[in-house]
Amino acid sequence: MDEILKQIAHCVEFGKINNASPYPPDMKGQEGADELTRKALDSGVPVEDILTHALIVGMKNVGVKFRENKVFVPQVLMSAKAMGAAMEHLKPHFASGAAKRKGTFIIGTVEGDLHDIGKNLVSMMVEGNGYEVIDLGVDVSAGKFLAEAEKYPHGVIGLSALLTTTMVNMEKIVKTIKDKYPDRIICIGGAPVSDDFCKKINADFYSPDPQGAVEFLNELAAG
Ligand code: B1M
Repeated sequence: MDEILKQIAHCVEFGKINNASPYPPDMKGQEGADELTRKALDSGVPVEDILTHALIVGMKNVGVKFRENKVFVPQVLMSAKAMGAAMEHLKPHFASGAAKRKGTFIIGTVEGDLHDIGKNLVSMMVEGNGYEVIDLGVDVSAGKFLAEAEKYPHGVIGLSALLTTTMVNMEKIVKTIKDKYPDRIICIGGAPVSDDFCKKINADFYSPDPQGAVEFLNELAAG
């Protein structure tokens, strides 16, 4: 069992989606996260073990390498695709309630802002680390965030902004949510955002990268 989990983790870390995928070149013709996850499930490996000891391990490794500038956006996207192929096999088990996620993360790019590349990376990394992700997309209003906060009472909220002009909307969204739910946890990120800005607008956590958001969520989940 350990061997197949290691193989799946390796596929996720290096972005090997399936047998047909030519990437990465040194794994051409080998089985990928898709086939190996199916095999693991068919041979009775528990869903939680595949998630925790294979997918999360692979995504964590790539997240750390990305933070250290050892890999770049394309590699992270390939890892996320490999993770997504594996998740397709696991999803029915989560949907049936047979397996549990670590928590819920509601993420979106703030109103007026259409940049979603960084937000999508955060979204994929958080999902790959075992959380249910509600991705609201781009140009998300305070009202929409509030409605989703109501729908998912324990969901942590993630806001992304790439424009100095939309940072003010981030502040508006935090205020709208905190006015109604002062204890709701809000994490923010994006190129123009900083820790000082986070404190100024009364958000709870600033992360400069996806791995930081994952580590923050893990700390919360650990209590
Ligand atoms: Co725009 N753009 N853009 N753009 N764009 C920038 C951001 C800009 C810096 C370019 C420049 O002038 N040098 C500039 C902003 C200047 C400013 O505000 N100070 C700018 C501008 C001005 C604009 C327009 C206004 C241009 C115009 O129309 N005149 C316009 C605005 C549209 C709008 O949003 N309303 C616009 C449009 C666009 C495109 C549509 C063409 C395209 C977006 C495509 C898309 O996202 N689907 C685009 C792009 C691609 C960029 C640049 C080139 C790249 C942004 C990016 O994707 N980076 C950017 C210049 C640059 O950065 N070199 C630029 C890669 C991505 C992985 O990084 O998003 O920072 P990033 O995410 C990181 C972290 O920030 C963090 O994790 C990610 C991974 O490490 N992170 C989080 C992000 N969100 C997080 C949330 C978290 C935690 C971490 O927790 C919740």
